[in-house]
Amino acid sequence: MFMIDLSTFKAMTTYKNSHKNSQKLFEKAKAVIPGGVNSPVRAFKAVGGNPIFIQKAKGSKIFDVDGNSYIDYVLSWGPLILGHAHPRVVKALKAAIEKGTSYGAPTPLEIELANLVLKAYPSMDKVRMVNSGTEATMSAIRVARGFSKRDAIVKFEGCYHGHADGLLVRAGSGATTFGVPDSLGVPKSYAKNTITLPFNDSNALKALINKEWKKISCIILEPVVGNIGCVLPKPGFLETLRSLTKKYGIILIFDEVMTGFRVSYGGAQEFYKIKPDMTCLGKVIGGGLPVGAYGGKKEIMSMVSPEGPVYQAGTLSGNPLAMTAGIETLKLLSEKGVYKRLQYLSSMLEKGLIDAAKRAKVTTRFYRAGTMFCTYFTDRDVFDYKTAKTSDTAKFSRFFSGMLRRGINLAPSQFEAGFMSLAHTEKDIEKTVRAAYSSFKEC
Ligand code: HOZ
Repeated sequence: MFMIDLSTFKAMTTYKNSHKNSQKLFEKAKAVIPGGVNSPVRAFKAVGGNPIFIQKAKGSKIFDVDGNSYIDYVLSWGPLILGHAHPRVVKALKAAIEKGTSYGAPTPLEIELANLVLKAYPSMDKVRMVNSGTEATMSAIRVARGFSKRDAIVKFEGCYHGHADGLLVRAGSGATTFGVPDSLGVPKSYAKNTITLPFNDSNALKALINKEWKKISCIILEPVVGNIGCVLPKPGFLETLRSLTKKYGIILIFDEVMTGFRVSYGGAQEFYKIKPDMTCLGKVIGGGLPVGAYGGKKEIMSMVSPEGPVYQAGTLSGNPLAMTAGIETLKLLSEKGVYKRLQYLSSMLEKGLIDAAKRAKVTTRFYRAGTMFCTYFTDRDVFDYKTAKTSDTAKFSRFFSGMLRRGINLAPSQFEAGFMSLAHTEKDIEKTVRAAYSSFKEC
């Protein structure tokens, strides 16, 4: 049985006393917002305790309303690859805001960001900007269905593609965290067109496609699954997927909302050298403002209204502020040495965390793809939903709490990825590893 020692108990009491404002705000929030939060995982339900309410953020750090600071590995769930409030992004945004916040009409900025994205993702000939990852995947699937004239879609267990109805089937992220991978409120008639398969299982994939290919419009996946931690594709899995989808005329959609510009500048498709037919992006290309995008081959994207018959629209799509933050972020990311530095920092963290767990005698499995990472508390190799679920979430919760008390902010769920930024320093990582050793000891 797990027992806390006196010093941990004292530390927990001190933590409580130094988070009184957050606690008060959470009570107020619960009275007016469902669960007190605007997105479920933020409520800390999976790890216990109350969420910290944030006052401000700068570089690698966030600061809560009680004046505590944390080294941040959540980074707004991924977009802030340059760190919080990067001076160049802030400067560009200040200039942009003077010119108005939204026009609902085309701007030169949209063309500039589209060109930056297309240059980085040569699998796409055209791209449409939307406001979130959810919108991107939902729209891409509509286009894929319109193009193929087939209704069924295939997704993989634990992959999370936002919260559109047909995609909340065996979904990861908060849906897995709270044990509702199939959400109430999704009519059976929507979900019946969604077929799920285990990630990394090439045999199950072959069997399904051989039998059902005539029905299947598209297969969508996170090429690295960031919504059940960080699950890497096994060698050959993405290649099999590409060759089978090509053979049977099924559209292959890479959801690179998380992996885009994170696994490498050209995303997982560049890293694993696989060209999907369509790609969904988000997070990084908005530089911290709400943006999503979907794109693909010319013949597929010409289906999109007003060029074609598939309807999709949005008042805030291509919003000038979001475009500005995205452009500045991508320009900075394409400067020399940026990914080398990100790789160096991420691998330093990886080595440190693996070593800290070993020294603390805690069995873990650590996975990383570029700047995304996850530690699982299991002795099993993690390669799909089932194996991710073998992680001891009670141990994760104790680790999470220990880290937070020591000033390190991790995602409050085992089933989310951690993220590195350019603003993190060697000192930050050394502090993180020291905190990890002590927190592992408390698991
Ligand atoms: N489920 C989202 C990340 N995988 C988190 C959204 C949020 O709370 O901001």
